Amino acid sequence: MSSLVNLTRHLLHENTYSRESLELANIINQLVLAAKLVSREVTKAGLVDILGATGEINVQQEEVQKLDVFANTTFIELLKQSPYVKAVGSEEVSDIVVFNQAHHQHSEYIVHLDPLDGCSNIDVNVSVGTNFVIFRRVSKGKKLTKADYLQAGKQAVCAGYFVYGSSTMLVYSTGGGVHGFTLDPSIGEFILSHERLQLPEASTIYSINESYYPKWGQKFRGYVDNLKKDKNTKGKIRTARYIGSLVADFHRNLLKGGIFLYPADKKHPNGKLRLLYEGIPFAYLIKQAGGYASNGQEDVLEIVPKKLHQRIPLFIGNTKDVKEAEKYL
Ligand code: AHM
Ligand code: MG
Repeated sequence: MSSLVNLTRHLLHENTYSRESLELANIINQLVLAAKLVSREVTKAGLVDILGATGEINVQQEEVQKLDVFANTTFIELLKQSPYVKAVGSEEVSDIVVFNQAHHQHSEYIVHLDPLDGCSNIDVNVSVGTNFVIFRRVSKGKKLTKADYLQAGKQAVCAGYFVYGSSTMLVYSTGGGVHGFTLDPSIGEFILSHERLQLPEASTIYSINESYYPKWGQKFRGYVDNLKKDKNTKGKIRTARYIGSLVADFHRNLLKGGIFLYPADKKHPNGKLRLLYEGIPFAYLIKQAGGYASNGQEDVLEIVPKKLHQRIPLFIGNTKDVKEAEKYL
């Protein structure tokens, strides 16, 4: 039993039972409860009438899936219960959602999340997930300011994701390494299964949607052509792996080593992925795992967001690979 470490015990112990860790533990426990509910719905997908489009268009001009709506409502409602969360930024909501109930008078944290990342994979039984990052507010006044919810990733106090795959996992960091927990469905608890994850030195995988090849610039095409010929540090030719769920692609590359690339192209002149809840959470985690994330010019963690749903090009994985990619951008 002593080797059985659950999430709360781990988080508090990692952070020497500081006040902040107690507050974060409360927030993360709310996220965990929401994730368990979403996980339950995801595994029931196909059995119940929760799949398929609702017919609505979200703020990103994409079709909203029912499971997205469920995930969004569940995460926001459960975060609202926490006395520590002041506001939530969600991919599914155009504006920041500020909590003004009596129990939020002294709330100091802002959570940004993508409630259901990889939603194009919902209907085909492929892994999806929830990405999140937590900031502490910087202003002291009664009213939340833009400076509170548009902070650079380097200011984050915690980041992580849930992946609803062959098992449900939580991977998180509060700045002391990256740790993975697997949901044991028999007891309903996330149990520590991957402590202090570090990227493998040899990068074996490259992940990119190559159907956009004709839309890339000449230089970047040359870079991807080279990737196919290039050998990694162990003398092996790389292999391509692309799921189309960032969270699942990231999770695989974190365990196996590799680079994920989503550049700007003619269809997505600013890139497709969103800085606050797709770029920053993974950039924070990859740094903790010994890797690097770039928008092509600079460290993703250094970028101060100008707006909630800002998009960026994203290059993330083993440091050497990402630095090499930067030279072509
Ligand atoms: P989503 O949040 O609407 O699911 O969009 C983000 C997803 C990422 O999970 C994934 O990496 C990317 O979009 C895939 O895009 P594409 O289909 O253009 O390759
Ligand atoms: Mg997403």
